[in-house]
Amino acid sequence: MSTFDSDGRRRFLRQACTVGAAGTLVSHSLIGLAAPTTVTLPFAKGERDLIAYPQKRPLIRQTSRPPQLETPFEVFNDSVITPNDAFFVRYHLGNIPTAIDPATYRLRVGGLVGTPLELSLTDLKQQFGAPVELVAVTQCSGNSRGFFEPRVGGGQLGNGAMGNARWVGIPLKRILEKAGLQAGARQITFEGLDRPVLPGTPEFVKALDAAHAMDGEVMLAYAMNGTDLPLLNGYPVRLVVPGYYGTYWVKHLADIQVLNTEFDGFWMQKAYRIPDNDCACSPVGKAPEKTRPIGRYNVRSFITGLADGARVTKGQRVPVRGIAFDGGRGIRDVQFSADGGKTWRTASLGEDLGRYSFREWHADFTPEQAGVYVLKVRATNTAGETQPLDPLWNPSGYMRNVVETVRVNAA
Ligand SMILES: Nc1nc2c(c(=O)[nH]1)N[C@H]1C(S)=C(S)[C@@H](COP(=O)(O)O)O[C@H]1N2
Ligand SMILES: [Mo]
Repeated sequence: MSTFDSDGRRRFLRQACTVGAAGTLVSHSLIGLAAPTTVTLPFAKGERDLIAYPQKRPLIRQTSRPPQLETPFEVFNDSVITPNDAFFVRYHLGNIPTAIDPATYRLRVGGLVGTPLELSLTDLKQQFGAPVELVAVTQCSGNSRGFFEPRVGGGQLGNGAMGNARWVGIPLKRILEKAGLQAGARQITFEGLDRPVLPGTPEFVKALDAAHAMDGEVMLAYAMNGTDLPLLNGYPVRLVVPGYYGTYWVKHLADIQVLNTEFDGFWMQKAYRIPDNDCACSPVGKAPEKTRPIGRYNVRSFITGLADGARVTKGQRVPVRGIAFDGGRGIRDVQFSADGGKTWRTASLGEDLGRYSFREWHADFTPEQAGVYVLKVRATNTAGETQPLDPLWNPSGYMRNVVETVRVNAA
């Protein structure tokens, strides 16, 4: 035993030794070393492995092929910007690129344009003027789907399928202007380098209206938080569609096509659609009659500093903090309640990193008596839009934004 110098391993082998035979020891130590740490998301069947993928710290694994990783919620309390190695990962297709050579990478622009383009990474960085910078949230449409009741099909995500990063790149408008959009351009499609495993699976292609693509804000990002994008977040270039759900933020962007029609692909016409009404909701268990493609984020806010079930000290002031964001109007106001929503007070807002960023907020309360305190947070954006007190439902489990509740125990 003394030949092993790692404490953990020595301890483990000691335990294994008590099991007995040498063969048992070997098989137990292999299992033991491979066994991942697990976390349990707060809903039924919530147990997940924490696994470190290349360029990533251990993240909550939702699926392994393709890798889909959720950010552990504590990360959002560490900083308003989500570090690259903690940023969530979402893919649809099994064949994802595992290495991309920046020297041979090309981005094609074609379809209804005057001059089709084929750009290298260097062309992109050098031919389109000064890069632009934007802090913006990426959030999956199905973020928090695991909390839907009744439950719905799809990845059973906690609240960690979102992240906030500082993106640097070139406005899509400049590239489309160079290619020259022709009259009649209606929608523009975007495709990355990932491919389906089976021939029947539709390739992952997304579309934006031409006017949206030309708004000057949609960008091709080649840097994230001051460095190259991690491979799993779209290296070398991804689309950034500020305020819009992550589904449009195509990774490993390789092909842009200008169409004179509305794009008819599966990922626009069949998937990522929401009930076509103001609440994007439908009666529980009922499919919506009419749908439209998902669009901008609704308003959300979270308490990040205190987890459900946390202990606080009776008679002592408890600082509370969190984040809020919306689809780009910007957060106007955050209200905090320490009595289950009976009374509310205004939280103070942290630094403004732009209307697409997480906005930090702070509040506090003093639990005068021992017992359970029900904390709630509710944000409102500059358009007056806010969060519902009761959850809304839709069959795809999209756009959850109920006022969040955290229960803490004072003793
Ligand atoms: N090429 C490619 N880009 C993609 C996807 C994909 O499957 N393939 N998924 C989209 C979806 S649904 C989301 S939520 C975001 C997630 O971005 P992330 O993996 O960097 O967190 O990527 C988007 N871009
Ligand atoms: Mo997504």
